[in-house]
Amino acid sequence: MSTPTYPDLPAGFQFGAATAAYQIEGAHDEDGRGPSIWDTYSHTPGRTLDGATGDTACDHYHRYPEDVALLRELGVDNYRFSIAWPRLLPQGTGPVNPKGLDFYDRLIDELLAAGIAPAATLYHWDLPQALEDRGGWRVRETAEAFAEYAALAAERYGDRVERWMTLNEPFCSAFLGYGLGRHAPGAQEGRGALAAAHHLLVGHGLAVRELRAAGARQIGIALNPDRLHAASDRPEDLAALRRAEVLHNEVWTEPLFAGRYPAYEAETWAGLADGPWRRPGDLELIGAPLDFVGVNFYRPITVEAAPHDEADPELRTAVDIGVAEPNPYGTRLTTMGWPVVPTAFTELLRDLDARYPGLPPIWITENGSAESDSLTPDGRVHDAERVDYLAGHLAAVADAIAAGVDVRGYFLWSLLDNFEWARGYEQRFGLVHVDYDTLTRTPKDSYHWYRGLITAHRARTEEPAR
Ligand code: GBH
Repeated sequence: MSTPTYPDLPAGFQFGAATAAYQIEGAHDEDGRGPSIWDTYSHTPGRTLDGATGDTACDHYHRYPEDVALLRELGVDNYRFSIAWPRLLPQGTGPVNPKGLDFYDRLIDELLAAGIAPAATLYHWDLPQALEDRGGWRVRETAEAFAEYAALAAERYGDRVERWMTLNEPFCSAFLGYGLGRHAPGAQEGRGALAAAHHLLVGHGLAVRELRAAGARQIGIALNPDRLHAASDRPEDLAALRRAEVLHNEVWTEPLFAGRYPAYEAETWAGLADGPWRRPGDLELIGAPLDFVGVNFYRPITVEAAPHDEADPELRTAVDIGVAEPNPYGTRLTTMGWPVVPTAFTELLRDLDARYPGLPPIWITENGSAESDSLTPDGRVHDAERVDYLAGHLAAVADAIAAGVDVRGYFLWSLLDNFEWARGYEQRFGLVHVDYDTLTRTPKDSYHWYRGLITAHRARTEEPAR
């Protein structure tokens, strides 16, 4: 395989890498951190592959200076990490944990010293368990607690954080966490999932208000709008596609960017969608203007009607996210089983842009691939597949920009191999290989490729010094 050429991105386009707290930090019970729903979930037998947990993960909590050095050497402008809510507020609300606050001070200062702009996600799925015990995202109190946490973080770090993301992929929190039960807290509820979706959005709106009040710089959210296709044109697959479009995309984008709730089909959701959790004023709160919208993209999804118990609409609502994983695209699959289709990325970005006039500028907050990497005896990882994936998807971003979509930057998922949620440590998304026995970090070929891309981009687009 020849080395792919670099994409033609505009001057000023920003590069970054991304991670999330529970996936890399470890130190799950150190320095006063409280338990999160992911500690509980991963410690429940049968929930994660091989019983994997984030107890140690990449030990980033102790090794962050080494990881920041890797970022500096990589040459990125930005680093996206998440703050662990249970480190700051072990009970989710109330007493503050000073040692938890100190950790992100150290991380942020280390980044700034390396010339890297910090981009912080407030919620990448690690809800304090104490809040789940009181109803979790099913109840509005959790959204209010999230605002308290956002205010604390903004007050403490707002002078140094360049970009804030309130939530990461709230689709996963609501529908994988409370609907399908494949993410923490592992609930399977129709009503609970829809209530969670609404309270996540309310929490986002309340957090934006706190961030603004504290003078935060750039404020956004990281969504995973999906490019969805029907598996066939059978009426049941087309109906499943329509339902999936609502849950994957419109539940989020309609209130955020169009000031309205999505159009649900009453019979499918059995009236659950208009639940009592909606209050007057919520749409205004949720739709407050943002400085950017984050888009996480990995692959297009093919939707196929799943078997349903028609007699149980609540359960149907819980499980009906309509996802099948056949590969009608005829491309290779990553080790996640995901087809590699860069054109779907361009289409998704163009579609979002066309659908929502006045959409804020887009940042790609995640994109990357899991591959069957292996460390060779010469201490290298020859991950040509990842390089090919990244080159294709960065070119897809360049194509969207050329078509008029305002995309400002790109965060590659991920800096490090890490805890891939229910899939444990088998899936490797990193630019840097992690040996989970020794915790040794080894930059892969893709790391060197991305570094070259960033250097070449700067050389090509920056004014020559006179
Ligand atoms: C993003 O999730 C996340 O933001 C990030 O944390 C994650 O590491 C990355 O992408 C790569 O997946 O097989 O039932 O366990 C993307 C959505 C959610 C897709 C989990 C894969 C697996 C469901 N991902 N899902 S299951």
